[in-house]
Amino acid sequence: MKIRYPSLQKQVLQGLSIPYPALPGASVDFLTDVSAYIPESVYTNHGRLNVTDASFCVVSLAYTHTNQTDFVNVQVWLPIDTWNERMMGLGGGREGGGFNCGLYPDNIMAMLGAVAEGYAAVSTDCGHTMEQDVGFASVSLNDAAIMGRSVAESFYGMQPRYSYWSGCSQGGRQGMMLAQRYPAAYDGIAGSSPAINWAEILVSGFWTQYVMNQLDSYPQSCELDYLTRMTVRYCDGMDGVGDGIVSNIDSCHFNTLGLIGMHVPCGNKTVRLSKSAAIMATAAWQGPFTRNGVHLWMGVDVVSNLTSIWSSQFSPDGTCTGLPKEPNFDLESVTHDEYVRIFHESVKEYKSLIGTDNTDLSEFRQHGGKILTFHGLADPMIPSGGTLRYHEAVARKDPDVRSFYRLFEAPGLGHCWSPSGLYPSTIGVKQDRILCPYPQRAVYDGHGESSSMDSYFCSAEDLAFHRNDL
Ligand SMILES: [Ca+2]
Repeated sequence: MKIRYPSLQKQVLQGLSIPYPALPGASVDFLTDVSAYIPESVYTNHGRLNVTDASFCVVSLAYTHTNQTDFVNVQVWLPIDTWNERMMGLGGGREGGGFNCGLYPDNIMAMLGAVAEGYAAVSTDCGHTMEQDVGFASVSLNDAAIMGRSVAESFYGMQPRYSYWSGCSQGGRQGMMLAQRYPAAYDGIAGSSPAINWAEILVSGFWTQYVMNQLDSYPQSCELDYLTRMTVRYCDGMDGVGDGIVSNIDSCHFNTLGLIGMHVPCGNKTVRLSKSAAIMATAAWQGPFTRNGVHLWMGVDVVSNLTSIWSSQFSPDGTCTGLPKEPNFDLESVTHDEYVRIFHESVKEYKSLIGTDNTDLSEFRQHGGKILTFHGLADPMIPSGGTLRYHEAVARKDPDVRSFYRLFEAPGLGHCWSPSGLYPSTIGVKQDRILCPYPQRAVYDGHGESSSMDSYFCSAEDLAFHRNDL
């Protein structure tokens, strides 16, 4: 059932009734003939999209949770006469270091993409952008799903037949949280590169900063880029195809120390590769350890862009300086034991709140829910091994996990999106390559054209995972 309006006039909506949620903060706007180009990096889990002349209604809601001081904004965007009878919830992403819930500029563009494809689109700012906020962690996400369905029903006279969640990074975590805690909120969840181990990732991201501070030596970005290039060159052929993409990162073990002193192109000059660059790369790949060698968390993917580790920033001359110091926290003076203590405190304080690694998805499954997750195998922000580890843990509880939850590892891809690597713009297919649902991997047949999809097949043989040594 579709509502058709005689003319695309804002005043047509003056008499529109949105009976529930009956909220004092609600407002209705009407946008016509909206056109925009939306890159695939923005409309995450989708391909790029040219939006032309989209017309839709924007219902804005604001509310507060009882006995809390939050103030949550939700928007529901409703296609006027092109509704596909489905709803899409759009989550946070990479923007803002992963601390955004929704309704920030990229997310708004993704809403436009969804509404242009016919979905009723819903997003929430969770009332907050701070990681310790409960609403941010979970509750507001379910609120938004309920409100979106309710507003859609008021507008179209029927509830959406299906509802989907789409997000990456923080938005991927939100999707997994919804599956774990609110199994009825969405029928389908595309939760990519999910920040499910937020408490661990947060402190692990500073491990390389800690190591560099101990060395009191900070590599230049050109040195780190050089190490990434050399690693890719060394490991490229291990998957059977010399295509500049390392598909089997578990076989890729590269000794950076052997390159110390090598000539590295750096702008219009050449520098010698420093010991700190070599150590920093290895530290990034290994992840944090205690002084006794106890592994705290996994490192970033071995072929990831080391200049994109999120605690790093570079001064104009290309030297790594680390994030600006917080006034109350001087990372430079942190000892190894203090680092370990901070790691454990982060886990203790945040894991129960925002940790999203509950492996019991049985309710979600019983509800008929489906999850698709991709994770780039060159992710410098969130180690792909965390997602793999979670998927394996779910599989131990439910051997039939792949009937409703599939993981696609995307070779060469950075965090959520990168210019190189296999971005699944339509999950399962990217250009002329295939992505295979874990535990399968794309294997080159050894004789076909390496750029042709027909030269690859999915195989589950010869899998030896070394990322799950925790
Ligand atoms: Ca390769």
